[in-house]
Amino acid sequence: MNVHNAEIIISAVSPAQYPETDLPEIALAGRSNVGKSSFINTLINRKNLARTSGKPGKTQTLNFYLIEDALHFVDVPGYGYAKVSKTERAKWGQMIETYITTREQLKAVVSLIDLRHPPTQEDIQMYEFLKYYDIPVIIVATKSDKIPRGKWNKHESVIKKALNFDKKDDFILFSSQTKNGKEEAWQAIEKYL
Ligand SMILES: Nc1nc2c(ncn2[C@@H]2O[C@H](COP(=O)(O)OP(=O)(O)OP(=O)(O)O)[C@@H](O)[C@H]2O)c(=O)[nH]1
Ligand SMILES: [Mg+2]
Repeated sequence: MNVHNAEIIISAVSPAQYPETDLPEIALAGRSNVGKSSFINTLINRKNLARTSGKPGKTQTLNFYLIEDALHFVDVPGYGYAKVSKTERAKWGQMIETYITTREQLKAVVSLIDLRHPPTQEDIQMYEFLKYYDIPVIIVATKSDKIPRGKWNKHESVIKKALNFDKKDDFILFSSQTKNGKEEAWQAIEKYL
């Protein structure tokens, strides 16, 4: 998809605030700082529509972005940010679970994992959670620019093995820096629209 129009619709914390439309939705999940907001910006050719920063925990709400009047991207707050209280973590869990298990428009989740490191326990839990609810998953391994090309395969294998990766899902090597994987990511997403 070649995107010319994208805008933020709402930052929601509860279902009452989700936009009332039938448009298909693609949600972004992943550890804080893994590159979820950067992924959105890369796919829609914008520098900073989805707010990014070096400070983890920047995205705190479910942010709905309308893309070309064709779909919503839903930027989800990252998990695994150490400086978050137990209460806040529980609130986060509730918000994500409610959204993922009740939102009928949700067509697939892009689950982002840092290509440089083995998946964390939370990355694995997120994947298992999505498989349990039978939600199609697109694994996007981010920051490929930080790993020499010759080592991509090895890192991909480590991630797939740890996740017990389901071959039905897509696996895409990605970099918002070099735009590596941008076309593949759109192709994977468009299958669900
Ligand atoms: N080198 C490199 N840096 C990246 C890439 N993607 C994101 N970053 C950097 O990683 C940091 C975090 O990126 P964000 O897109 O804000 O991450 P996020 O997952 O939205 O983080 P939260 O909103 O805190 O959950 C920023 O400094 C980005 O510039 C990438 O593909 N390559
Ligand atoms: Mg973010």
